[in-house]
Amino acid sequence: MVKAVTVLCSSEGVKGTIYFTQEGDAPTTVTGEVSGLKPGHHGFHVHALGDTTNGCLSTGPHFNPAGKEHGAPEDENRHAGDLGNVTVGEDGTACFTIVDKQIPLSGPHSVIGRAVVVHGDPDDLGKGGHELSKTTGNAGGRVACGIIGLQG
Ligand SMILES: [Cu+2]
Ligand SMILES: [Zn+2]
Repeated sequence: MVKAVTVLCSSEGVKGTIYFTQEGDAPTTVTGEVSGLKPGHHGFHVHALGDTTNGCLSTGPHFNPAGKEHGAPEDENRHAGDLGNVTVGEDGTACFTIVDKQIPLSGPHSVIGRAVVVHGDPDDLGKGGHELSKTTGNAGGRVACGIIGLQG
């Protein structure tokens, strides 16, 4: 079992901790809690770089080792980092579990050392018809992010 964790940092009062576990070559389970967000859907991705020297902006684009277009988690044509949306309730909090095959914790396409980003707006999953739909899902600003690190 490989375990990893991210503590989200934000200049906008958003907080959260996200845990990753993977058993062998099985899909990775992502369990998290995020607070301080406006109610509704918020884009949730793994971005390519574990660099937060310029805040969430320096985490680069969506993690995309296969050179595909932005999409929904269930799509064949998607970035590996496309984890869809998290849903925030009226209390500003989201608790979620995501199981995904494209974010391994070891091997050449490992997400260790990359970043998780939570966005201010919903991810349209590539289907919104906006000029940004096929690259970012038009999910708006990067309101919180954290680097994925191995956990003992
Ligand atoms: Cu993102
Ligand atoms: Zn994407």
